[in-house]
Amino acid sequence: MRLEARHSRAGITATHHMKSVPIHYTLYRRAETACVSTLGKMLRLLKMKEAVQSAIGGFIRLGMPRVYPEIIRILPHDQQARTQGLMYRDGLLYESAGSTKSSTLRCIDPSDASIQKSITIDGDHAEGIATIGNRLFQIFWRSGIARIYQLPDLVQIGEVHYEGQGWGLASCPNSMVMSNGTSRLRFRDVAFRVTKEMRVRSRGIPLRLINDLEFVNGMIYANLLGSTDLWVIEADSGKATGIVDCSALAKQVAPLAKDSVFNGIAYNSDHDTFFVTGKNWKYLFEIRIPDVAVVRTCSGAAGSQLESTR
Ligand SMILES: [Ca+2]
Repeated sequence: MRLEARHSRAGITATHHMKSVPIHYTLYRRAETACVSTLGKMLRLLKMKEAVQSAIGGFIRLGMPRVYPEIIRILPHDQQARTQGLMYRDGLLYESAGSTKSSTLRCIDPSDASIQKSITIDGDHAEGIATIGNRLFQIFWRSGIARIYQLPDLVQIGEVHYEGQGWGLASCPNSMVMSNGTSRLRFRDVAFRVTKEMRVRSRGIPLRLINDLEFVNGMIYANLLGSTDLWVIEADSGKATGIVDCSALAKQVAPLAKDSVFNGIAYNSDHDTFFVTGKNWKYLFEIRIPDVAVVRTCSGAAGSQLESTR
């Protein structure tokens, strides 16, 4: 097929025998074909990426002991609250909620879910909270700041700075453990100096997107962004040892927006229970979590509480 270009008053045109096709139309069609081809390749790559991620997600859960929480109470939860951190201390529940525009720190009475005190922080995205002594620390997503409040009044008494992003935070004996959205957890002292660092793994593969945390008896309970699985992790090694399947809780608050994910975990040491919720969830659940370690040692004899995931 012969195609030749020639100049005319109207501009450059291409001719093919008797029929004349403007060259800019030809170029447009070529560009369009290239775009469709590139888009197709990108979609295929995306599908491959999703398939690989799904396969990895299945692999890291394979054979992992899975327990199901018992719901003790269902409390109302402010649907305006994008929960980023939750903790329990001296009979009161503390919630850090926020977005990039505005955030809050609330003190909640867990007997009736009434808000006892609320502090608004404009222009910064609050994340996890934890205490050391009578000081409550609230971290922020990307500003590298941790605000310090005095308990029980929640009066701000200072702030400290750290490197990188802040996601989840939990109290440990004499320190805090912090996540940053990767598989890495860092233990920090009262000045936010890193005292220990570890990578969380399941079957040797790093667990990514670790969000809110809770430390209980040498184990870390962790929300992973976008999942209703609560992971149980050895605090000294970073090894994942089990999963608490909270999908039944999410079903009770459905339908949910895509970003209204399961997040926020607080251990109630007075009753050996946990409070959990999610971003903009209408309920706050008090749950009892079966001992994953017991389930592991019981093997198949654990009955309905044990399920090897596929
Ligand atoms: Ca927590």
